[in-house]
Amino acid sequence: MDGLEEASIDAPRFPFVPGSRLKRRHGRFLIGALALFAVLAAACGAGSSDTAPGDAEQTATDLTGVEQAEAEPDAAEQPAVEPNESARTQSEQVNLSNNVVFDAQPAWSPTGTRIAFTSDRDGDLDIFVMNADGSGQTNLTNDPATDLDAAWSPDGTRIAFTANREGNFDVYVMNTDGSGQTNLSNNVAFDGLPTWSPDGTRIAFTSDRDGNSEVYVMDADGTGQTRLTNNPATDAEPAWSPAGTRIAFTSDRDGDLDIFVMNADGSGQTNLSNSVALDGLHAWSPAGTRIAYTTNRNGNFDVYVMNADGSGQTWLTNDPATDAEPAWSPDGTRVAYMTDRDGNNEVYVMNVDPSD
Ligand SMILES: [Ca+2]
Ligand SMILES: [Ca+2]
Ligand SMILES: [Ca+2]
Ligand SMILES: [Ca+2]
Repeated sequence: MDGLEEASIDAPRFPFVPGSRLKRRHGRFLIGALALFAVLAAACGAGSSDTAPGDAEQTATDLTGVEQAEAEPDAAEQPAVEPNESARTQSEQVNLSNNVVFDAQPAWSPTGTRIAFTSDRDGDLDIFVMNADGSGQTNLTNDPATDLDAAWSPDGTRIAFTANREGNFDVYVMNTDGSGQTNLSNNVAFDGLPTWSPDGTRIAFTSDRDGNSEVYVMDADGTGQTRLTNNPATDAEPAWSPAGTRIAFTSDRDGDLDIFVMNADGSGQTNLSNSVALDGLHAWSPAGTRIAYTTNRNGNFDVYVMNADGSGQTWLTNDPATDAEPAWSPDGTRVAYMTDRDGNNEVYVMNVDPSD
């Protein structure tokens, strides 16, 4: 149960994926790249902790104003900015969770009315839900173990998640009121980071049961667990495309973490992001034409977006804080994400240009 205790102790700096705890428990580098990603992301923005929580919304507004002022008229005079930055503006970024504790990992409900997220406000990591305007924040899992990685079923009736309540991490599912919490993966290895197929019949997830991290898939009742990737590198964090034909995932097989895509049967594995930075924590746009993701290619973590073929990589956030874990609203007009720009991890939301 060390993992559980460590998670509780480390909750305010909890990494994006359970990999680092897995590494510590097993004493070897199991999900090395993802753990590194998590550690770097958690370390970024540590210097911004002097902002009072009550200033959160004002801070976001101020930062937005600064970014816009610099990005538009003066872009040509700033050597550090990207070529296309002059044409971009940063839309208003709003703090939804607004709580002094750790809040992260937003997941939009299929109707767009609610957002599930992870918070440690009740003493350990649990999955919460709130209305899309930030109101009505409610603890769904209410379990002393580590609960995180919420993923809504396409019909909106269930939420899959990761929990370590039986001594190791497994993929669980519950009804959206928190009832009926059930272990689906039931394997002594690490199992987590679930994503539903758009037809709701299957769940892809990450497991290290073959000795290193791979993407697996199972029926939504936990049966038929099958490996999709088979590579000695770290393969993790699947995200099913809206059309159901492809699965994006993270792998360090090319030397650093990149976002890959494969057909839903595991064939045709292709590197999409192809950068020397850490790229991951990605989300398909509802139309399936774009992928929002997290990268530290500019020296700190920001939310970026690219076309589904890997072209057109550009930023959505441009802030010195850690900005990560994008989740697209079902209507495609907004992206929720995690940021520590107000001194602690919060769920924010921003409008996105449909032409991005
Ligand atoms: Ca919990
Ligand atoms: Ca397990
Ligand atoms: Ca692997
Ligand atoms: Ca940033």
